[in-house]
Amino acid sequence: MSGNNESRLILALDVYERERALKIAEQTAEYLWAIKVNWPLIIGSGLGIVTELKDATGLPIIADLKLADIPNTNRLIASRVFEAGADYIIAHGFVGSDSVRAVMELGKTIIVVEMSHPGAKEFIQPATDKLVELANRLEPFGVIAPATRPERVAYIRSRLNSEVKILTPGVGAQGGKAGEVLKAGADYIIVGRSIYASENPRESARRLYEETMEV
Ligand code: O7M
Repeated sequence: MSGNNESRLILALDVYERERALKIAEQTAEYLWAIKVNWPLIIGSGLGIVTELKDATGLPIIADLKLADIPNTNRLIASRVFEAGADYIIAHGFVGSDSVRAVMELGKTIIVVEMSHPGAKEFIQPATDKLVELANRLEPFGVIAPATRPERVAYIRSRLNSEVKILTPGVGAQGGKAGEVLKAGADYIIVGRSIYASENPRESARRLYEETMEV
């Protein structure tokens, strides 16, 4: 089953088990733009799951490692993950431009400029303006911003270069609403539990997809 280029829906596939991951990916692929793989799945199933998901769905794979290390270590990690077939890697910007550049030199990169949980207000939100400036200077594929705070997405959109995409986690389980955050300026929504932990992941993905198409 191949994916959907028009879709603005990214599945956060935060399960441990390889078989469950592959099954959910195949059931939902038709409605997705990409699949995001985070530490739970890599720890549970190994890095090879990246290639397996690509082969099974034909979708782009986003490796959400939230890299936050010195340039050399970021480079060591990112090179293996891109080699495994990841199309995008997510990196933290707060460690500085040299660390982010080390990832960008190897492949398409997404920078975290604000997060969706309540604790994001403590340290990350006060640094958002600077992180957006960093993104404007480096021009990565995209940035991560919180679907739980559509007004912040609108603010970030107003300051960010128009070619840089905004990807927003926090729809569903964390309280964000797809329609609101897309209207605020998000290009993509990232959804995990509302799809993979639902009784019928395919139907949940279809409903979210329809919602994004209405905006
Ligand atoms: O829909 P959920 O809440 O089950 O999952 C959301 C996913 O997005 C999950 O993989 C989180 O790790 C991720 N995420 C956030 O929830 N908030 C953030 O601020 C950032 C991310 C993320 O994807 O960062 C790149």
